[in-house]
Amino acid sequence: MPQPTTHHIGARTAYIALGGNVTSPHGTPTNTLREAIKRLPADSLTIVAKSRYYATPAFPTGSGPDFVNAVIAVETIMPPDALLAHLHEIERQLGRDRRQRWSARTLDLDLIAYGDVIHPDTDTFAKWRDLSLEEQQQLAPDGLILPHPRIQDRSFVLGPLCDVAPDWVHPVLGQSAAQLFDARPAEERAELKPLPEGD
Ligand code: PH2
Ligand code: MG
Ligand code: MG
Repeated sequence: MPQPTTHHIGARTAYIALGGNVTSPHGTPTNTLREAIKRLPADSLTIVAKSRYYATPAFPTGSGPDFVNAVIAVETIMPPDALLAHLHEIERQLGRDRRQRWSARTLDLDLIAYGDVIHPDTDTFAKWRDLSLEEQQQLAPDGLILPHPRIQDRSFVLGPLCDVAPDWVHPVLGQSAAQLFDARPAEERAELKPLPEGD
């Protein structure tokens, strides 16, 4: 019997963190994030879940205006590198200037996880996970690392990730998004302010 054809044979669920803290030609950070989400779908990519939008203080403290952060889940057959290139193209379209690391930005789209893929390998992940804050601010990896090495440190990623996938298990750390979020200091978690719908 012929098998039904599915467009998404081999599709994976990937998680994308969105952030912005300065206005773009599309308006407020929330509007810019909304516009980015509109531009994401493609033949090979479907959005399956969206978190709320959150106002979050810039990290490190005092480094700039508050951010708006969100996370979306997508189902895609794009390999991670192609997905990352797609994200960079949307950042470019929406006015992101990538010349300075950790500067204020209209739009940051980070591929934080791709199913349970570890890339390029566990040792490389561990090396980047263990950098000091000073090193984090100076060094940028030249290739994609999966999961994103800072997920477990950032309530502004874990909070919205819990809206879309509280049970996603980190393939190296072996803890779910909900467990990782619960492990953050209460004061840090309390800094996340869900924005009212439509904001
Ligand atoms: N992104 C950064 C640096 N600091 N702080 C917040 N609150 N949200 C972010 O998305 C963010 C940040 C680098 O990408
Ligand atoms: Mg980022
Ligand atoms: Mg980025």
